Amino acid sequence: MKRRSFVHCSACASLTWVFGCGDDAAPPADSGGVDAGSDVGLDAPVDVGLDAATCPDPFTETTFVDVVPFVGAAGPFHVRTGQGWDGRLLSDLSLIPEREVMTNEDFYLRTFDPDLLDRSAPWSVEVSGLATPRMLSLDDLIASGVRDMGVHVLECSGNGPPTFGLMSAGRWGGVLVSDVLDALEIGADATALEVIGYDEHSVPSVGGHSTPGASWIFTFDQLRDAGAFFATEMNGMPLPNDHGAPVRLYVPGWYGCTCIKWVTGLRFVDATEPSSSQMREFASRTHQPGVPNLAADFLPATMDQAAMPVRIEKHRIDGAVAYRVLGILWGGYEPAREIVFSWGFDDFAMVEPCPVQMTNATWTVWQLDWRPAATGDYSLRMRLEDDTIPTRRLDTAYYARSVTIDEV
Ligand SMILES: Nc1nc2c(c(=O)[nH]1)N[C@H]1C(S)=C(S)[C@@H](COP(=O)(O)O)O[C@H]1N2
Ligand SMILES: [Mo]
Repeated sequence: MKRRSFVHCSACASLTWVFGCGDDAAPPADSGGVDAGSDVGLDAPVDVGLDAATCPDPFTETTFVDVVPFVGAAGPFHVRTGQGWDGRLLSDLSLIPEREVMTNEDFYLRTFDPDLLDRSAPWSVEVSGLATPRMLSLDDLIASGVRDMGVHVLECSGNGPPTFGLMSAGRWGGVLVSDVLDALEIGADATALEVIGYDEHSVPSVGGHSTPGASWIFTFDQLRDAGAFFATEMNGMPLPNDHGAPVRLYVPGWYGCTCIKWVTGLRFVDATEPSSSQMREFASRTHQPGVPNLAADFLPATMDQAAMPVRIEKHRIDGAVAYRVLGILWGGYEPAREIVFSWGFDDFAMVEPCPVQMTNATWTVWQLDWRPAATGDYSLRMRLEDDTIPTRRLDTAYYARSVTIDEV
């Protein structure tokens, strides 16, 4: 394991701390999920890339016993279920400590490649609205040159318990939206862009849960500030069809519902533009005040800072039982210095980033040594110490996870 560059952690508590999961984190344990007896070492804990000198790891001398499952979160993971709009693939978050990104096969899916999409004709993107109308070929769209856009975490705004499997990180390649806009003749009265995606499936959504029409309207400032890009590559490979090939929108830090797949149109609008059907469908899940009629009245659909455990391992050390809680921090716009892990009303431990959280673009892995006093059912919750950092979703106990502890 190579050493990574660390920010020195002067105040790592003896039992609790967090650590980053950098580029040289250990390779994936396997692709089949984490069960007792899987590649997650039975005798030795997994080396997750913790720098022993900077952030000592109390689990190097322990004996791994078992993974303690989260209640109801058995999956199935990494298998396609449903069809069309209701097509889903859940990612197994317990693999994250060994993964910088999800593989393209394991990356979550929300809506499958539309069966009515005709890929035989060359792809084109229609420029319309308050701009000189034009048909852009794929080559026109990526004329500024496809670049590495870095690793970003994507989370469906409808991601939820018990698996929270509609979340994954990937390394994306593409072109900045702002570079594409620079090459267009946009009317002086235009203030915003509607990014439109293909959205027709032969099979209707069961119970009408998903409404037809995929588009999101962004102000030019929002796109520029977020570093929004059109992605054509995912983890060094051409974008898979299910993930929006040949081109999807990616808005770093915003929920997945804004990251329009199979982009077919760029429509320029002004502040009088009504919100789109997709924006209205996802209004509550993106924390809007009601369902704004105007796109301009939508808040940015950003993911606030959040945290949750993703894997709990039971270990033995000197006859005692210790639980290794591995978790993630993600979302938000500034690093969290202290997070609080609680398992009961009066029972909590402070987790200090060690090394500090380096990025909000993707997840940061943390761990702690948890020694509950009694056996029983626990609801594990996180919160941030710093109340200047917005944590709208975390604050509602949304990311609480249940475990049953049978030995202490
Ligand atoms: N055209 C189109 N784009 C779409 C959707 C869709 O249904 N149609 N779903 C959105 C939602 S709700 C999410 S969470 C992300 C999921 O991206 P993924 O399937 O690549 O993980 O795509 C978004 N882009
Ligand atoms: Mo979503």
